[in-house]
Amino acid sequence: MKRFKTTLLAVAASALALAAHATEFRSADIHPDDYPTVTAVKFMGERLKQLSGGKHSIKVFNNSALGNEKDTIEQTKIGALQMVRVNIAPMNNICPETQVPTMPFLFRSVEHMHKVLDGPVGEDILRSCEKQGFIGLAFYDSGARSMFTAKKPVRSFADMKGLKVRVQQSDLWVSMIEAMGANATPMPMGEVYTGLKTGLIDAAENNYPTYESARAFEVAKYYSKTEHSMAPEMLLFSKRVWDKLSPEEQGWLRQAAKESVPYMRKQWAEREVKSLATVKAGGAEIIEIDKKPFEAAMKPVYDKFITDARLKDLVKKVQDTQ
Ligand code: BDP
Repeated sequence: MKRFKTTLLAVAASALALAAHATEFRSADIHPDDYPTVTAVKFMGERLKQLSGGKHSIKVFNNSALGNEKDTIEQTKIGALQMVRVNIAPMNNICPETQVPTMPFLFRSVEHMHKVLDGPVGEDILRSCEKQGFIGLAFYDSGARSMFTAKKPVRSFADMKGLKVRVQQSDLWVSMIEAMGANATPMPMGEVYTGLKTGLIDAAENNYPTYESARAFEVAKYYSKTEHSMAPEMLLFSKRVWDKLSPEEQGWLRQAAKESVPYMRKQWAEREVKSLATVKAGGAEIIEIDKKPFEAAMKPVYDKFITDARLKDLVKKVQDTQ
């Protein structure tokens, strides 16, 4: 009997020890279940489970369950949340290097963007957020962002004048919209649909998949292809939590994140096509527009935000990437 008890105790103790080490990391996202950023982090979680022999996994809290992007970035910084997938824009005010891939009309194509972000410049920008408390694990695709309006279509640069445009919570973004002659209103994505519907804002801007999944096309049916920024998505891990992990655990996380990138890109390319079809069927008018005056108007934005030698050098490296 005594020996049986001891064995039981030993089993219980080792189960406890295992429980203490097995971790389910929590990751936040604002998007719905089937959105490519969400499915990619779930894929990463599966890979992490395999690589760690079942020790670690990831639970995705999407649909803004843990708050908007600004809030979840804060939670990640203090370590209350282990991971977050956000657009790069709300990181602009926190980590200056993230302004570079956000810059208007910087990337010439999706291929150019991939080449830059997969190379040393991308690495450099991911690493630059460490001093602010974030381990940059990966960039994900977000396509190109374009303007959509509720009442009046934007058919030329002049049509931007005086429009009230919702922007992400980033000073750079405010400046970009002001350079187009419009007024910028920073607010979380979750408020865009109601804002457009009630007339609080006249316009917003995004890629096809978010224009579709946020149902914005129902309340703003004019989508003008300004394609002014290809600001990517970021996957960030809390440095506070990271520093407590072993190098082996950190390696699993890095590898799983890296492997989720091609998976995400494939899902993304498919989703862009699908979303475009959905918004068209839903009554959206896709407007081809002359982008040259938009691009020409962006010089003051570069002058204001790409100020020091480091940022200038990064922008040049992007431009020089063939
Ligand atoms: C979407 C991004 C999401 C942002 C959103 C926005 O995927 O991370 O929150 O735009 O405009 O494209 O806020």
